[in-house]
Amino acid sequence: MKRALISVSDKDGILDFARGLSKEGIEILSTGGTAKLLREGGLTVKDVSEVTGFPECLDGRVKTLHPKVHGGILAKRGDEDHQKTLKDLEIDAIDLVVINLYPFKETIAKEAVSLEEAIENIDIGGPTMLRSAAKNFEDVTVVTDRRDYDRVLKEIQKRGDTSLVTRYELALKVFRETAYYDGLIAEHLGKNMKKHLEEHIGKGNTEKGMAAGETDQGDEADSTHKADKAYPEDFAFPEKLTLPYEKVMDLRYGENPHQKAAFYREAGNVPGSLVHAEQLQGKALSFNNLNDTQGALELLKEFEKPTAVAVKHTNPCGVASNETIEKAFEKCYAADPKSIFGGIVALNREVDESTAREMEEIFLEVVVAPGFSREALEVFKTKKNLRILQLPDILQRERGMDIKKVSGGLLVQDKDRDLISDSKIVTEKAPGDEEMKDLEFAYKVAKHVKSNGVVIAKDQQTLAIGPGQTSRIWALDNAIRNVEHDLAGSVLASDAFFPFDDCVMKAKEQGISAIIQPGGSLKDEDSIQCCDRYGISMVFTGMRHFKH
Ligand code: 93A
Repeated sequence: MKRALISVSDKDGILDFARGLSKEGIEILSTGGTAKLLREGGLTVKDVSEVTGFPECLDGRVKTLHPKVHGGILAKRGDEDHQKTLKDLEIDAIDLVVINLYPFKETIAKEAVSLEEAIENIDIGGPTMLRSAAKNFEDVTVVTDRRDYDRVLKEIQKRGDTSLVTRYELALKVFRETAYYDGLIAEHLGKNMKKHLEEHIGKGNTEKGMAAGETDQGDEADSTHKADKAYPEDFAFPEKLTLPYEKVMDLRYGENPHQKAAFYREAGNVPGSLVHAEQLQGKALSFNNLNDTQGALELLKEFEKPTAVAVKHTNPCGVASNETIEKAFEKCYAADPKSIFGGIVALNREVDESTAREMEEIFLEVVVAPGFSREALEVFKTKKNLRILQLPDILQRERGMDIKKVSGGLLVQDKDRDLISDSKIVTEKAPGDEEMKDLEFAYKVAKHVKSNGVVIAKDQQTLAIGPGQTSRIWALDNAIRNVEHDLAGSVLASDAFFPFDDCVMKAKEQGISAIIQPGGSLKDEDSIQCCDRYGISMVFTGMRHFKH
């Protein structure tokens, strides 16, 4: 190994690495800022511009994009023709390439970043060199992750070069890195097309003939709650997806102990998403913990009043809203004191000492809330294993896509953000004010129950939940069979329409007084007549909420 090209934005650790290389007799070529730093550190460095015979120009947009650089990286060492070409064109081989890219991710993470700033942070020369070096991994070593400096230096010190295995691994890392980097760019530009174009038009830059809002590949600015459209009418999903994900952590195991697992974060995630939860205490989070917590958060985001949600196997088992978070939790627990065992509890207000004391009594896996009082945290300290997650923007909703993996592909849809499209009382009897509030409450919960799902509720508290049955009447049967509450005067919500009037009859047996469901069945009339016969009121929402 004779010659290295070093060009890094993140300069952490580079001086020590370069010193090590220099000691091994490796010549160092470098770009502006990196060269300056290395020289200040006492190293002898050759400017890339000296190699190319071309100055860095266009505000640094062109520094290393030159055949003297790329020829030196891409030439095959064992190929006579390649070697002859290098000689004829007076190109020196480059054996080691050390590059990390312009900080695009950090730039777009800044609030209100301008299009100009984002664009200037799209690295062109860096990925080009990385890809050249990675393509030629048989002969060239490429380093893009500073965590590899040590390992590479040690190999060079030991054997004068790196091993083929190392070079292969490092090349693989590069192609993942450049794909991720381009993914970030595509995501950012896609999501912010409207905003960025408006910004441009604001500067009188309309010559491209595209008015802002005319087309939009991303979603619109988020607003606080329902009824805001995630996508404009003419929205089309992109032809190619470039989903940039990076690992948050490896997990101990997956859904079951024999499955390996990891947790990945997507670029551009909003505050309030699961990846922003800070763990304050407890055992390491498991795959199921994260999955269940996600289920609890999605449901919690439906409510503005103090609300507590208990979840088991991603289905809610108790939900209650009340004047205080303590009361909400009491009622959430009382909704179903059996299923909550080993469950997840999500709350949308700071947890105080008294609420913590009530939770302390139960075996829970995770408690997630926007905050915890100091006293509450003291209480939880006695339960070392209990995972406490703090998520300040817990009510902020995510925009964007909902993705499901199928074999060989992905199913993509926009998120189920709305609740009711067209609320209509279809029975002779209309629900009273309190019933109406309970209907909406129950319908919000039903939206987050696996289909077929039904929810029975009263006074902003679930009394019975029937999740995930292949027949709707079984969902209702199950809900009722397992419940110890008196259901008289309660309301019933269903995630999809009643295909027959059997659910209404069952509701009548229990004294249920009002029903909410989307409507849309061929036999809607049977259910409506049945309600009228028994004096039950029924509301159609016009919006189905299957969840699988
Ligand atoms: O503007 S670029 O896309 N054009 C180039 O030719 C180029 N060559 C290296 N960016 C380029 N780089 C990047 O400059 C590297 O990827 C690295 O991130 C950065 C290092 O610049 P400096 O050494 O001046 O701090």
